[in-house]
Amino acid sequence: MASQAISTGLEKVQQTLDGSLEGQKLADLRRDMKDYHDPKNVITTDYGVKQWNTDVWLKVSNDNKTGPMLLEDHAAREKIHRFDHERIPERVVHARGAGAFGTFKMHKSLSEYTNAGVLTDTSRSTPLFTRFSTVLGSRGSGDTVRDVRGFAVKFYTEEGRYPRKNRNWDIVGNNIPVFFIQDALKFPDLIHAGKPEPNVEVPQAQSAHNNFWDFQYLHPETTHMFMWQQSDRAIPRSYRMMQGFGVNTYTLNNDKGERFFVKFHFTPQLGVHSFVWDEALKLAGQDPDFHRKDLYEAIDSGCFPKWDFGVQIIPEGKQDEFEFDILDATKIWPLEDVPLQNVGELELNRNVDEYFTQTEQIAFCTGHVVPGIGFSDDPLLLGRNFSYGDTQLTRLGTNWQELPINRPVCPVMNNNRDGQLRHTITKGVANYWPNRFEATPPAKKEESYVDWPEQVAGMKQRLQSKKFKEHYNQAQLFYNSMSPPEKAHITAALGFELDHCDDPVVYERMSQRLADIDLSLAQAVADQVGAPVPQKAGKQNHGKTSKMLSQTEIQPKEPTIETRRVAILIAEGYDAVAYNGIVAALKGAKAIPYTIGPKRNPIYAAGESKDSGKGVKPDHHFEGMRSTMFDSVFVPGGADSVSTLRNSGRALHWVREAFAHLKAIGATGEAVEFVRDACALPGIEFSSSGDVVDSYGVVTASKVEPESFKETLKMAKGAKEFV
Ligand code: HDE
Repeated sequence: MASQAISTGLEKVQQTLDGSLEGQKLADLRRDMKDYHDPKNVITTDYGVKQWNTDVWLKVSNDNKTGPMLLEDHAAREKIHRFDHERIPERVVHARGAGAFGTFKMHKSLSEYTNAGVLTDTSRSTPLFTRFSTVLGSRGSGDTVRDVRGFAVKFYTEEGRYPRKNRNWDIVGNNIPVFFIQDALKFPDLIHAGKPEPNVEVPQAQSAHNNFWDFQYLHPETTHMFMWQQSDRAIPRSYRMMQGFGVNTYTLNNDKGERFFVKFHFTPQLGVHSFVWDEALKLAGQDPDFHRKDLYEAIDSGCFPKWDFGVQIIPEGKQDEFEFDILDATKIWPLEDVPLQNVGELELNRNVDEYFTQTEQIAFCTGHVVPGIGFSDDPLLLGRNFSYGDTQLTRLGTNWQELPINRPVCPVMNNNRDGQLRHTITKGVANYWPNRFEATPPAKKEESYVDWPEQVAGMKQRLQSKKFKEHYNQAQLFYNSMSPPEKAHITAALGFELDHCDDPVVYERMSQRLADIDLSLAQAVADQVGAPVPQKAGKQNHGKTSKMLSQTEIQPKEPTIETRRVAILIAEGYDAVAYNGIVAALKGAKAIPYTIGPKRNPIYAAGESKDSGKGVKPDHHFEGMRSTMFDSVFVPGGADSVSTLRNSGRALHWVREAFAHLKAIGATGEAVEFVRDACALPGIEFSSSGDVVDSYGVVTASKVEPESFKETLKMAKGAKEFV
């Protein structure tokens, strides 16, 4: 049944989209799609011969004797052989990821800057696939580790010229706007230093080790980026709640023959939110798939994540007017200098049908651009343009662009032929150009991608412009722009990471490097990690700040608890009015309530008879899940229920841990005292009357009134400011 629903769902989507751009790519994917659950199916070999027994190998045997297996059983050998070769190499970086399909719309044309249809035609809905990832960990590593997150988008775009059909444009970005290094040639060293150390292959998916920090110290250019990577940005609450940045400097060109430098931004409409470090650490063990599930579940429940799409633009000719080089990927373009224009929207609205053939086989490439979009001389970008196409050969083989998730819908015709696993059958005598038939000539120039004509002259040298040599101004700008809790988190993060470095050379030098950013930061970290405490700033902090670097500034227009997970703790004898009230209120606000009890068998409310056959079957029991998996905890009253919770160490831990992680907690009736005792911190006021009190993110109401639930719904704002 479920599978029928899936395939009908897809058909419906396709019918509504037929003829549209989205419909075209969907139809294209369906060409290679099969439904395993189709009742007409039976099991066959790979060459289609029906099989009645795929469990027992053909052998010389009878009821009393199991004899030798026969090599002649081709179907058996095929089954094992296919299994033996299932794995392909994982991505050399960004191996662990999750993805979804979606759409892209422009609400304001960028025709002033570009003639790319995808950025100018406001009537279009461009289909796309987005893959989020961690960078350092292997495919099976945890989602919530401290790391940069990949944010890669493949637009199956119609480029607006001839022929008006899909072609692909990829923005292969991250959730942090800058990068560690300035020149692509340093990338292998950077990644080798970050990946597990080569002698013993530890640690997995961690930057907290000697080699990573040794590299950071030896390359002052990493200073700005490692400050971001030590900030809350590197432990996002959800892929749906992080920004995306193209990072590199691309170009746009218009019909008037003008060119502009551009940076691409995606800003989540849910705002930017992060875990606290203790939550992230615990979740890596408790639910290593937390982010993957979170994305899947949100889309499945119809809460489609959305991002504003924006650009920062610098006209050609003005590129030298900045104190930094605009081609240096270790620098942001501060919004005060180059404003962000939000002009479009990206929405994710369909989960993948199969992980391997879609999320794993998708292959992004920064070189995939369409007319109207081009490259600057950004030395990181130009190296990337080589690396992405190249790496796909190891992972996917020569014909990776032919895979369903990767191929564009427009006609593809050229003399690139053969190679392993070629699918396309190209008829005709000639496979070269020019040929005596004059078949398949190059396209007309005006209908093609035209490289930007540019005069280039100079010395061949291994060199970057002088401005690339300044490394600390923007690291200071970033640190100065943090709110006090964010600064505290960075200090703690650096303390954690350098504590995991056991080579004094590494943590002593790094403590010194921090004095190039901020002396008090360096002193706090050095003291904690056992390094000589710097007495003098390496570089005086300029004290300047900039907009939108603190994630506290990137919040939704209205606070919302949509898709937030709220745990409701109950035991036998809970207050049904409070319980039902909060469940209804949460659902109404599109949050997701989960009932957690001492067991998963039904639990009965106060006054409810066990014979009633009613009762609530909790979604989980106290041991099965932990507070870390929820955004918020609510405890309804009910004398017996609360007494059980009081006597359960695990239930107390649920509330205490949620409080320690600065989560919003709600309680009514008898549960108010319970929550007060569980949190047991001096100076916190709780309501002993019927009033609703919100203190340190704990919302309590002794009496159950509609007001209590309204207040609880404001909980999303949380209490992280109080760290
Ligand atoms: Fe990548 N990067 N990268 N990278 N990168 C890869 O390509 C590389 C860089 C990013 O979900 C690889 O297909 C070089 C910056 C993402 O499939 C590889 C340099 C940014 C993904 C590669 C960089 C990124 C990758 C490995 C330095 C942010 C995952 C597998 C010049 C703007 C894409 C693959 C996915 C993946 C090379 C730096 C983002 C090896 C040489 C800067 C999101 O080709």
